Amino acid sequence: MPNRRQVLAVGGGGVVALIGPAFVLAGPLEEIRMQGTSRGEHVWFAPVGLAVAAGTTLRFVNLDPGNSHTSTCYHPTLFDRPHRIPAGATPWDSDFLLPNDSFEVLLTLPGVYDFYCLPHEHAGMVGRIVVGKPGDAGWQGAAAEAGDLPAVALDGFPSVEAILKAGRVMPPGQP
Ligand SMILES: [Cu+2]
Repeated sequence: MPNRRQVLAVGGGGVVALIGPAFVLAGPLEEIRMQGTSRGEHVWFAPVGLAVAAGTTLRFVNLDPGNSHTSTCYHPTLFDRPHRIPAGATPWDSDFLLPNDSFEVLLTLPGVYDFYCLPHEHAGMVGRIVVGKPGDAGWQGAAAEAGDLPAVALDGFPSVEAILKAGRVMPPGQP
């Protein structure tokens, strides 16, 4: 299935430029940066945990000049991974983003969404988005099963409670 980036690409940059992103993105927009140290020994999403309202568009932007990254949700249809987004939510995979590339995904169902970077999952490059809050109609909490996730990935997800309390959680060592 086409992702949003492909749809926009097929639709033509001219159309997007004419009507402007404010028109295309009707709801709120939040950004998650993909970053890394200059020599690439350390890579991360910032924030690593983010609370948003339903209907928010998330923009993943690669600000790491030395690495390509992906934003890929945990879903059986993507590389046969465990299901760690709400049932019924549309899975996303940004494919490889070069430096300064970005990718957007619209999140509408309340619940917990876990994602990772395809080449850097084993370096702990994962993140968690909480849409809405427990008690919202249709809320689906964090996945109960660890599946095949490496320990470094499981350790990388902030708790839902911490994300809801702070609104956004930065990775360890990042301001
Ligand atoms: Cu990466």
